[in-house]
Amino acid sequence: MDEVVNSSLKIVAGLPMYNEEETIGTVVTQVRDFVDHVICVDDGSSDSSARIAESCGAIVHRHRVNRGYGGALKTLFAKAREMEADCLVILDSDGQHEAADIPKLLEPILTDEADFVIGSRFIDGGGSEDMPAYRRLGIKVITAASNLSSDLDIQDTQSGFRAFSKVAIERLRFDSEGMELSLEMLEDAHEKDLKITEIPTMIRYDVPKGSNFTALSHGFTVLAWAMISLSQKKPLLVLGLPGFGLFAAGAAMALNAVNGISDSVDALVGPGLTAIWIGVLGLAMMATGLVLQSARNFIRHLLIKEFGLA
Ligand SMILES: Nc1nc2c(ncn2[C@@H]2O[C@H](COP(=O)(O)OP(=O)(O)OP(=O)(O)O)[C@@H](O)[C@H]2O)c(=O)[nH]1
Ligand SMILES: [Mg+2]
Repeated sequence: MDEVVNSSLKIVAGLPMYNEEETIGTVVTQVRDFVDHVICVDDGSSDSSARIAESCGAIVHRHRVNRGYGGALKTLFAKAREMEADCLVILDSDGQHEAADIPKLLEPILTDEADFVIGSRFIDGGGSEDMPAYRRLGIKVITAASNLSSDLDIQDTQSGFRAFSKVAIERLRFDSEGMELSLEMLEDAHEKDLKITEIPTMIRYDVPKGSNFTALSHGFTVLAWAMISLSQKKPLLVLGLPGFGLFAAGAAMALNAVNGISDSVDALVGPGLTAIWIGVLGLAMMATGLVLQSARNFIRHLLIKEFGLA
């Protein structure tokens, strides 16, 4: 184990792994220099990933069927709790992250400055040279929606390079089985007042499997999760604001149609009906936003005042 990392603590690395036989051997070997134990969760791989990881010194836990990235991380956290790990660092098995960055990620945890550290490619000193433009755009959109929903200010919500303190390992709970777990975990940490920080890291895209079009479907799933979360947390913003915009547009169209009434009454029917439809849709959205916001406030009030839950 590398001297940079505090040797009196049990540091565990967790690798979610799905058909990564080309890279897993190198990743496990490199990561072992910086931690006490490496756990790989083989997520129903059909190749030799599990055998290679084991022969390189990792503890391998197998899922009989593929559960997805979130499922693999849930197992990793359960194993870290069982092992009574003091720190858990998660990184991908495809070689995109630099094992040598592990001490940098652990430092804020060891100095008690953070419970949850993200290896970020979008802050000063971090980067990802060969990252496809569509991936960069997708991550920016997901990150904007997620920050709006959670009131956090995280630059890289999609990095799979993350480190957790003992408190975080014990307190974090999540439910998602897919890539959307990346956001659920952030929201859970924020709600539990865990300290989150970002550390600059490089993320490589010139790895054997590279980025593929599954990334696109993963991206849409994560974005959908972020939008649903946003509409649950800020219904007035998601429904009320566009609703007000539609209502105002409907009112403007109605005024315009009424101004032209002297030309011909028949000419009023088409634009008039359109204006009414748009206005009513806007009103319905505003009302739904208001009702959801009130219900949310009421439930929060109940939880805090009656049951003492924050
Ligand atoms: N795609 C995928 N990855 C999984 C799954 N289970 C575990 N993993 C592992 O999770 C890590 C991240 O998956 P990637 O597909 O590389 O996701 P990504 O890095 O966000 O996307 P890319 O830019 O395409 O590499 C890898 O180490 C995978 O081996 C699964 O069901 N699907
Ligand atoms: Mg990857």
